Amino acid sequence: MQFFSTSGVTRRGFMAGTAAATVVFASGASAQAPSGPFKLDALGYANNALEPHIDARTMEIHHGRHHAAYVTNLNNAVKDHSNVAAMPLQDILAKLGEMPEAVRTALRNNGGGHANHTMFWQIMAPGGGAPQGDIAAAITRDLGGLEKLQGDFNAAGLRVFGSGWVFVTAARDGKLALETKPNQDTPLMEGKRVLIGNDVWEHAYYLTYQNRRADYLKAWWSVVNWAKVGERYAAARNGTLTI
Ligand code: MN3
Repeated sequence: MQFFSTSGVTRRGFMAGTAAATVVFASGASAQAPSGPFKLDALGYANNALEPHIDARTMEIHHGRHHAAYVTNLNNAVKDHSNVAAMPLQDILAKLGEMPEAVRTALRNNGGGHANHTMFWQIMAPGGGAPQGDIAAAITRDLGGLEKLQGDFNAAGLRVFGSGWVFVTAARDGKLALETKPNQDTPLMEGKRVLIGNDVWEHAYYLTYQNRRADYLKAWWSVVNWAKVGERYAAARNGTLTI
């Protein structure tokens, strides 16, 4: 099962329970503490802050293991390539074709994974809220309003076969667009900027929703941090949004 195979955690270890699993993770984390330019930022809220829409155990594993592994693997990929290690992540992703061939796939998967998840944690918060001001106007202008965006976004998320993401991108002129990507690919790979994105890999929802991806997509809107999305929109338009 994808959920377990991508985490590097055995099913037995996973099923052993919270306390044991925490010890395994803590010792693993210190043994492979990332040395390199890329860091795993702490969540800006508690693991259980997004309940009941996203459960605490999912957040703990998703951030503390899946995302952490992307960071570790990304640091490993750049450790013999100091010129790449010195680049901002968005530039690495926009110039994948120029990256050393030996690590290009690792940069794509783990660099994409790091960028996607860093964005994902940022644009969620308990309580959610509603779009205000410029971002609300842009959603109405370019995506037919919030209700239409949510319907189209959820439908696009359901059409992603296997693992991937649904995004809303923002161009420098402020125009919004909806798109999906497989695996850990990101619109950053085409030099675009991502406003929001939802992770439709099974590890993002399986513990609570199992095969009911549609229910997860619908519930996720309750935890979108619209104040943060508004900040990202302003930054995208003035050219300061990174990942
Ligand atoms: Mn994920």
